Amino acid sequence: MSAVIVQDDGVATLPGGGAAKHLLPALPYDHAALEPHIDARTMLLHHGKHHASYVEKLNAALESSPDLQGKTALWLLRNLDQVPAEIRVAVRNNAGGHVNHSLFWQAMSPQGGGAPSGPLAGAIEHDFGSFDRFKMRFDAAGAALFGSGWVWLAMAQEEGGRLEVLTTSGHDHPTTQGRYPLLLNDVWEHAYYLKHENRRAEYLQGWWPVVNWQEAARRYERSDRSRLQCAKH
Ligand code: MN3
Repeated sequence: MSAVIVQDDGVATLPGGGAAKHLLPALPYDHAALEPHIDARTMLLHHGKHHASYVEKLNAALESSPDLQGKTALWLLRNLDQVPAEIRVAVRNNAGGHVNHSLFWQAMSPQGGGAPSGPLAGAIEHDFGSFDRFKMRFDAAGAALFGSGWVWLAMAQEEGGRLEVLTTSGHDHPTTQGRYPLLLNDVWEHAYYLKHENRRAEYLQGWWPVVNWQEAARRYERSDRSRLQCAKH
């Protein structure tokens, strides 16, 4: 089957391009807005300390490579072979942290929860059997991931744009495996430990009420699988 085409993410982009520094994006809602599902203290530290430090360390790593300073964080992840070996690990970790967290804030909303509608709902039902089966797969994958990482709903850019649940370690991003992310959850301990301590499964199951399905659907609808699906109906 042919490749599914999607546009660039439009996250973690540089302000004005050129030699601009990567910037911490503002949260799209207040720190306390996802209470009681995600507590304000966790959000403050997660955004203001963890994500901020990835941005800071990415900028620091790029200081020695002026020619890479105009590249988006996503470009850097996709082109690590063009990053000098001595900063490659730092760029991989911190550009990944920057891209993934930028997506993560958008993946949640105080008006979130419920179920997706439209073409994404149809695709989830088709590829997983039902919405509930998708959620079980997502929770199980997130709970089973050893150590720090992310759990994703992503679209294969081959195989007709099939939807998959997958996990990545550290801050690796599915783009390096030919996958386009629609939805993600952070399963690093810093995302849940203050409220849920070591109970990752409880955190995963309690996260669904803040999922921003409109954003996931918006990302899905940028793919040509979605456009083909729409044309059939
Ligand atoms: Mn995190």
